[in-house]
Amino acid sequence: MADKFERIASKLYQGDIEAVAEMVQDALDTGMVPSEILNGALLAGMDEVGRDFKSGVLFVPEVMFAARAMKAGMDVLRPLLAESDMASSGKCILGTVKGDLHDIGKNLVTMMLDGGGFEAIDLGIDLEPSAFVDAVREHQPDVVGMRALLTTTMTHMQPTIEALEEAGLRDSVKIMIGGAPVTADFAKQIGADAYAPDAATAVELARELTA
Ligand code: B12
Repeated sequence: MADKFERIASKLYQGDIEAVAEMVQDALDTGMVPSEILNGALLAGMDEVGRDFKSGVLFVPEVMFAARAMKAGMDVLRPLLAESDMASSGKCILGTVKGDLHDIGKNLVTMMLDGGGFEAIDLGIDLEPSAFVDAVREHQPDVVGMRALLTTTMTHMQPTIEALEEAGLRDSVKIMIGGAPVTADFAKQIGADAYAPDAATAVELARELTA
């Protein structure tokens, strides 16, 4: 079994979308348990991708392919995991703040969170504070992820947090922020709960925040 899981994890690492979907189906056909395939093969593979991305062994395109392979494996498992009522790690909503159209990093973080066992909902780009407020009401997430890539748009993060406070929703969520101009000090200054410099750290932080 361990051998089979390692082979799936390795195909995931290589970003081989078709092989991962086929091998996960094959593992199910031979009677393996969905949650064991998820933890032993897919999440294990994705953890390795996260580690190597952080240490500079892998780059954005490779991570995107691995995340897509993860998604292909998850698509096969998801209906069965839902049947067995396996809880997800938590729910995250993510969006790029008002005035900012950059979305590549956010997409990557969303995919990595999805791959890390979270239900990750991508709200899109150029979001008014009220869009975050509405999304928190609608989805009731555990974590709100905000991202800005411009020094001119990072200033919209604090008003977004204030809008959540005014709506009485601030204490129901953890807020993590990211994007090139943002720092841990800035996160503290605006009242966010955490800052992550990259997608792998974002997944680790989301796990800590929802533990
Ligand atoms: C691609 C790009 C664009 C594309 C965006 C396409 C798209 N669909 O996203 C286009 C061409 C549209 C664009 C437009 C502009 N851009 Co631009 N762009 C870039 C560029 C080259 C790459 C950004 C990127 O995708 N990086 C790759 C991703 C993976 O990295 P990342 O975003 O940092 O994400 C990682 C982390 O930050 C973290 N993370 C990301 N999101 C989140 C979220 C959470 C919650 C967490 C925890 C972590 C996290 O994890 C990610 C993965 O590890 C950068 C330069 C650079 N090298 O960064 C300039 C850059 C960001 N752009 C810049 C500028 C100035 C602009 C424009 C104003 C240009 C213009 N004059 O029109 C416009 C602004 C448009 C707007 N209103 O948003 C400047 C910003 C300068 C500044 N200090 O503000 C940069 C730095 C270029 C430069 N050196 O001048 N841009």
